[in-house]
Amino acid sequence: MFKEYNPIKKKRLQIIDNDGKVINQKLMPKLDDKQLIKAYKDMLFARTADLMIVNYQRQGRIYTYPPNYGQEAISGAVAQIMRDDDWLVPAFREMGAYLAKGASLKELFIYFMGYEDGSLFKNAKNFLPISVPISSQLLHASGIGYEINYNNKDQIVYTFVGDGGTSEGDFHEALNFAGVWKAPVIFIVQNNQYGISTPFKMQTASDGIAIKALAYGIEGIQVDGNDFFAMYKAVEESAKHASGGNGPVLIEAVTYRKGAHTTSDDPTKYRTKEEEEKWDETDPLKRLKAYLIANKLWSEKEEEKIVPQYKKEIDRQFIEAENYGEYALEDVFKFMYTEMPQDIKNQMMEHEKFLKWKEARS
Ligand SMILES: Cc1ncc(C[n+]2csc(CCOP(=O)(O)OP(=O)(O)O)c2C)c(N)n1
Repeated sequence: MFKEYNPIKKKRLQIIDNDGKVINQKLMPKLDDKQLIKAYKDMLFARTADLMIVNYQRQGRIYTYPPNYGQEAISGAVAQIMRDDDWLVPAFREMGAYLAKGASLKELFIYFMGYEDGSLFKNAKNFLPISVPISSQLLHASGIGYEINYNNKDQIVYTFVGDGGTSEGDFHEALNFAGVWKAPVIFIVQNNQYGISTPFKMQTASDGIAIKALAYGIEGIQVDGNDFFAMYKAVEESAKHASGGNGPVLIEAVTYRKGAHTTSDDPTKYRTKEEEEKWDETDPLKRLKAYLIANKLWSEKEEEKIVPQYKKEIDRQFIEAENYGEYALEDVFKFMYTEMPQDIKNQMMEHEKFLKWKEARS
C-alpha cells in the first residue's frame, strides 16, 4: 500500500465516497459488523460530547475548549486499533483516542476546568497528558519509540499534531530522530486546513505534509481523514509496518475543523460559509452512517434512541466534574518544579495579594 500511495504520486487514500459507497474494494479493511457498529457509536458519542462541551462553555461552566467537530474519523480509527500496551502521545483534539485509552470524560472535563488532576487519566495506561505547546509532544513520542526498540518491546506509539504544528522545529527533530532509529512511531497529522486562522496554503510551500516523509527516509501517506475506512486501513498498515521493525510512518489525515479553533475563536472572520458547506459534504459521521444504513447495520431510529442516552451520561459525568471541589490556589504554581523557585513564589504572593484586593473591593 505504501508503494502504491507513495506521496510522490500525489494520491490520497480513499475507500468510501461522500455518500458512503465503497469506491476502493481492494483496500477495504476487513471489519466485522460488531466492530463497525462499535466504531460508529464511539464516533457518535465523541461528537455528542464535543457539541455538549461547547454548550457548557457558552454557559460559563468550563473554560476554553478546542472542538473535535468534523475530525472524529481520525481518532475513531486509531481507537479501534490501538492496543492497551501501545502509547498515546496526544495534542489536544483527539477525544475518541483518549476515551479508547481508558480516560473518562469526567477527567477530560476536569482538565478543561483547570484542575491539575485532569492530567492523571487514572485508568489509562501509557497515555501522556494533553499537550497544548504544539509539536512539543512529538519529541516525547520519538523518545518513547527509541526506548521500545532499545528494550525490545512490542509496542507502538501513536502521536498527533495539527498542520500548524508541522511548521515547528520539533516536528523536524522528532521525525528525523525516529527515522534514524527506526522508532515504532505513527505520526498522525490532522490537516484540518487551519492553524487557528492561518490557512494551510500559508503553512508550507510543500505539496501537502505526507511528502515530507521522503526527506526523513520513512513511509508517508496522504489519507482522506474524513473516511473512516481509509483511516482504518492506513493506521492498520502503519501499525504492521512499525511493529515489524521498519520504523515510523507519517500519516497526513486530510480533514476539516468544522468548529472554531477554540471557544475563544470566531472562524467567520477568516473563512466562508461556502467553504464550510463544501466540507460538510465530506462529514465523517454522515459517510460512515450512510454505509452502515445501506448495509442494514444502523438506522435513524436507533440513533434517535441512543443519542439521548449518550447526552444523559455526558451530563452525569459533567455534573460530577463540576462538583469536584475547589482547587487550591497554589496548584496553579506548584507543579512546574519539584521545589518552587523564588520568582514563582513571588508570582504566587502577587496573586494572593490580588485576590485579597478583589475580595475587599466586593
Ligand atoms: C509552541 C506553541 N506556539 C504557539 C501556540 C499557540 N497555538 C495554539 S494552537 C495553535 C495552532 C495550532 O494549529 P494546528 O497545529 O494546525 O492544530 P489545530 O489547532 O488546527 O488542531 C497555536 C499557534 C502553542 N500552543 N504552542
